[in-house]
Amino acid sequence: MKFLIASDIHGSAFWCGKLMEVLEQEQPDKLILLGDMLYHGPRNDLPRDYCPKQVIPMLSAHRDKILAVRGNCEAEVDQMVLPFPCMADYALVQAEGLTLYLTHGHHHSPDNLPPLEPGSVFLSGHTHVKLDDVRNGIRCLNPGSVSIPKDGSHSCLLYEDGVFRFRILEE
Ligand SMILES: [Mn+2]
Repeated sequence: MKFLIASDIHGSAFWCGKLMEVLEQEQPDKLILLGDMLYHGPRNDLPRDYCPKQVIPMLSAHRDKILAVRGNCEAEVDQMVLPFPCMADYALVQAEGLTLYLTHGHHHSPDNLPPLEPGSVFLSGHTHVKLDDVRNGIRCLNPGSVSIPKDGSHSCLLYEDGVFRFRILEE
């Protein structure tokens, strides 16, 4: 299985376009979105080419491949304009015997893990900072932010056959 994992697009048409280029190149089985897809949110500056109305069709084109969870910037109106479910607090994925727990990260987080068996993988966004760390036997990964990174590089994460690697999005 191959997954493209991304978070915190925050309505940036420019950076969502860069993510779509990676999707095109990598042809994953699933596009996993960890929340904060359309709205920039009151705590963030506007990202480059902020235009949720352009991001909607870019994501919608891949509705059959998308597995999304709700970020703290998602509201009911976001679900009204997106043709795939985006309001779940978390999702579980099993791949190659690995359990992946997907959530945005504003409730459960690497510092406040849900009950998971050792060897599971906890995937979250929210901080806009890439993370690959093991906590209490749980591998914690954060793809960073597609559009508003707080660690200097726009990024996403690729999973293929048990292996994760970060992918930096270039201007
Ligand atoms: Mn965010």
